Amino acid sequence: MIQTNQISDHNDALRPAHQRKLAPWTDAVEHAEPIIQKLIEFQIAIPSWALGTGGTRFGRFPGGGEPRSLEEKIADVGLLHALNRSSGAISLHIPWDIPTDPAAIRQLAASHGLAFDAVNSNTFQDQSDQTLSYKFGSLQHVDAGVRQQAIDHNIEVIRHGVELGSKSITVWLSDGSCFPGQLNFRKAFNNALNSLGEIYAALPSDWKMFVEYKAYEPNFYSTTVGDWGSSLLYASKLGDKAYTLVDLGHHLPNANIEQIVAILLNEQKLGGFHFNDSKYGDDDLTAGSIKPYQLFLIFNELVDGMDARGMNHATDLGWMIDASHNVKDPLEDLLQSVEAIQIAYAQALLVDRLALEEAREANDAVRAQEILQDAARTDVRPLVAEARLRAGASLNPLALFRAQNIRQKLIQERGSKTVATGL
Ligand code: PSV
Ligand code: MN
Repeated sequence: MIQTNQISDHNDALRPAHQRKLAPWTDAVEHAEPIIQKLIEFQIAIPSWALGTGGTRFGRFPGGGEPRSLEEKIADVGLLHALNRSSGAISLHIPWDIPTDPAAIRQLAASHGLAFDAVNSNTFQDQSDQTLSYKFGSLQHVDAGVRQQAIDHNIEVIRHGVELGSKSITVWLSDGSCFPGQLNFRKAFNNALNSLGEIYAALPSDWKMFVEYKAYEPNFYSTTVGDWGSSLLYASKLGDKAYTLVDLGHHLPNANIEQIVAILLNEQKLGGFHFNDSKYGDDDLTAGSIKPYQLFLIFNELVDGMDARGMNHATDLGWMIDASHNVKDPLEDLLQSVEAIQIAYAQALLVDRLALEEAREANDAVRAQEILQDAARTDVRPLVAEARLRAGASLNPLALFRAQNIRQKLIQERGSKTVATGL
């Protein structure tokens, strides 16, 4: 664990430069204070499956010191949260991370200031103790026995979540088909809908179900929850507690994700996010590393749509990262993702919405574009750093992580060949 005096010593050294960068904001920008407050409140959940090195089907190159247990994963997220005070939740994937002693796990998380965000089910892999196979799908399967097994698993995941204090389950199905003719689309849709309905019926009254969609992979011809339209259809048919979850990497190339977000919010059916970035498909790269302007435009719609409905930015949607780190230290990568998300959020808060609406009403495309670009081209990093400082975090989490040789210490403690569960 990082000590508070290590954070404050580090901050003391960085403070003069930080104050210089912050000065123009505090002098001239009337909106700075509310933005800082909103940034302090905004928490982004860390996925339990992204604390180890990720890989592809071509290989995996672990960096060492990976967490060997759920307890060590919680310690890693606790470390991130101590460094940035913005990663105050963990999202668990079952059965990769089954809490065998939920009370102890809950206590451990609380000791790091962490809550449990959405729990995730896994019917896209076969487990060694599993009776029936998901090779040809789970909730869509032609065999009612397979569907029931997948339903039971999801209900068990909800039970684990209840014990930990989670309030939502994310269901991502790899169900679909690889070849034309393999699947009766209508039967697959109806089977998946009925199965989801059984899981929905087991939701506690204060829970939400997030239906995550994905265009392709692992199935390459059709995916049964393949786009936001099908997810919205399932969520609408299921009921008020079912919502669509947007994973940024799950669209076909060039999809207008910001428009999808706007419409889902308008329909009160946007439940949450899996942040990542990509150039080609579900690349699972660091948020904001490839298309930062798109991330800003998404946050622009989020802020606009949430404000239109009087929603609480920090608590009314599920904010989660879903990334994979093939060539980077996972903890460093996650720190970068959180910061990129905060930057996009702060820039979106800067947008002059009255002026933008006026420009739109006047069909002034140039002015509208200028208003958005003005916000997107503003360097808000001093505000994000100030929010961290006030929350007791590090002014520069990444630099402190490196200065304290944290990865080397983790390797010493856990070994260089440990493998964290996940993808
Ligand atoms: C599928 O690609 C996905 O985005 C889902 O959210 C899964 O739960 C997660 O990745 C598994 O890594
Ligand atoms: Mn995802």
